Amino acid sequence: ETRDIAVLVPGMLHPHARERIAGCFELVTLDKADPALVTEEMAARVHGMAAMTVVDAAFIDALPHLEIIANFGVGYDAVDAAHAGRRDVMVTNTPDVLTEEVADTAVGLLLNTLRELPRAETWLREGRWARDGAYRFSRGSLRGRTVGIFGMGRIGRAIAQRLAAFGLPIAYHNRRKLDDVPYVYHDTLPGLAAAVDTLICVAPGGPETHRAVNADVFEALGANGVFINIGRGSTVDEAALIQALQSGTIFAAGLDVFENEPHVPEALIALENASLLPHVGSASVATRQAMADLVVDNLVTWFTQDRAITPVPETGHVKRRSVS
Ligand code: 8YV
Repeated sequence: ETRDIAVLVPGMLHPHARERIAGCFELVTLDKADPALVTEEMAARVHGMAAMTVVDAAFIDALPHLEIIANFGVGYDAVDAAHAGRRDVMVTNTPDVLTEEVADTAVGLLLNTLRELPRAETWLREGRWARDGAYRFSRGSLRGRTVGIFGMGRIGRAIAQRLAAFGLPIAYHNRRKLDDVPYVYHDTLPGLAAAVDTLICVAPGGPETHRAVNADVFEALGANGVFINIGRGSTVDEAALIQALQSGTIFAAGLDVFENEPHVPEALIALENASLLPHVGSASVATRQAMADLVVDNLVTWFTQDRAITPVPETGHVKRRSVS
């Protein structure tokens, strides 16, 4: 009964999600989420969307019968969810299924940054161990550090749990203090940065935290400071970060996300005290498969049971209109 429902996929999407959508619905594809590409016929037919790209207000408005946008990813800063909410369009994301994977990656990135493990491996692979001797001692260590977590949501908690087990004290900054976490709360980000030497950014991105991690935060973090970003590049003033790394204002940084992906500034690549990953936080075969399934399960549940499995807060109020 869902086979007649047209679901639009603008741009790239995980092949498993695409195949399942083609199996359950009428799959409609578009090179990108550009309102200029929406034909009249498409506008008349499309009721659902699955996306891994920017979906702005104009694109939402170009689809008058759109009921649901299933976002591939827990972070949905690329989707104008507030506008969708006003238009009574449901938006869903992919929480929970990637929490532990991303937390694992964050700890790996932290260790890579401090113990220089990727550089040490390169040393071995280039034959330098036998030729030149042992790899240098890493200047950094996780031992004795105090960790601050910016964004104590599901992933922030999973990272905190891991690093607590590593024997490190944990503090956090979040929109609000949480009653059910045992860690020290700081009501400002610079306040948190001043109290720790290892700052991990897990904030979800979006206008509220745009470039919140700025020169003042790096100054507060200090010369032994390490900054890790596993959240969104837009949360950081990247130019200020580069400056802080070049000048020794902070000690090192580990980054999985960037302001203008997939473009990473040459100045960052040139830095020895930066450990860089190409946005692989959740990118294992198994976790990406689970995310793809949750995207499609949200669409199926919406169109067969009139409810979403994982609605985002901005669209929590949206009810399915009766469709003629
Ligand atoms: C994205 C992510 O899904 O879940 C998120 O928020 O950042 C990733 O897992 C991936 O970058 C595809 O957009």
